[in-house]
Amino acid sequence: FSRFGCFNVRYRSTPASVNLPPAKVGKAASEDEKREFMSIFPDLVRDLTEIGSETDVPEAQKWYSKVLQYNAVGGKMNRGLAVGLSFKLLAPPEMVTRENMEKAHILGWCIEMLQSFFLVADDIMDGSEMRRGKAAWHCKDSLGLSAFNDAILLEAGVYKLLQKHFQSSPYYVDLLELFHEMTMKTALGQALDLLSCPPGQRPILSKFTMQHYNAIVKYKTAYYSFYLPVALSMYMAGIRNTDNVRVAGITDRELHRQARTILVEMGQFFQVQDDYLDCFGDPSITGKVGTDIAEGKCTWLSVVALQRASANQRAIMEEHYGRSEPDSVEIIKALYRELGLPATYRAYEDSTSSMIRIHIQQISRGLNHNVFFKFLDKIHKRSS
Ligand code: DMA
Ligand code: MG
Ligand code: MG
Ligand code: MG
Repeated sequence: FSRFGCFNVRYRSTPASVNLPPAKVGKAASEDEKREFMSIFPDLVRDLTEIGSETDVPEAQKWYSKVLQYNAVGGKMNRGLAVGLSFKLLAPPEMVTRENMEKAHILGWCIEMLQSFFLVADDIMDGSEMRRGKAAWHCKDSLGLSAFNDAILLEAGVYKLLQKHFQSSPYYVDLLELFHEMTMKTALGQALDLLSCPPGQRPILSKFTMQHYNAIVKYKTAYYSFYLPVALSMYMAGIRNTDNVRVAGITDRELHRQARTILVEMGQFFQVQDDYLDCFGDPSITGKVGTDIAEGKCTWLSVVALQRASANQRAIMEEHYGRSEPDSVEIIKALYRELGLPATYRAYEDSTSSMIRIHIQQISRGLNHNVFFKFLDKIHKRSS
């Protein structure tokens, strides 16, 4: 940010394996499905910026269109695509119509927009300068903190789309409540994440336990990334009354509870991968440059390192963790290697994947298991 000294100064911190054959459920999303999903985006941008309300402020609408194009597109779109994919697997075949698939995709775009809202804010808070292989929004054209208003615009768009496309659906209130609940959970997770290293202070390493870590990632990542898409498709995949008229989506609390348990477990696994890639991933593949060590984050790597560290190694963590100087970051990375964390991570990835596979087979009666296997296949051994 030149205005705030972007590329130099940050806002806050001064700084048991079971072998099972892999499930064969095919590719998570085909190129056709991706194309179909992408193809409705321009219509949604038009819904949000040209048609109906707020036409008296064309300059703001033009800006909003730019914000949407830059931030909502360009990711892997796994969350967005997942709504349609799980809807296909959960709904009775006669419900899988062109019109309903389009509705599922609109909900998918709502997740992508919610995600872009969180990412714009997250990159400001984490001092990250790169996202999806290009400048993070707050670093683009010296936007600085004014990027935060754009995050608010992205979030507000979710509710405008829901109103336009679902107002008369029997599950409209369920959708609204779900988006609100997921937003609350994610923001609480972000609060916990930020509290690991309060502004102007050293990271509080005594807090870095696996239990605390699991709570952070359950809230900041798992709910909105994994439970939300499936829950949305469950609300859409309706049950019918005796006149064969859809009365509501799948609202059975027990089914939601089962889905939530397994999806939250997968979401936690996903964030462990994200933490590993922050440190050891290839930025040309992940599209982002890690800041976790410099920012003093409570990550899977830092928690496992502290579990294993000798008194001397712990002292190195105390001295260098959460400092942005390149030498300190390198010292921490070297310590992680010395503690064998890359190999531990690979073993964790295999055993967790197998364990989740078993849990999928054990629970979720009444829900198609392939919904969950598709997710798992998508993330297992991921490098981006
Ligand atoms: C991500 O945590 C959580 C949210 C809600 C965006 P993170 O900061 O590790 O994500 P990233 O590595 O993508 O910046
Ligand atoms: Mg971040
Ligand atoms: Mg973050
Ligand atoms: Mg990360």
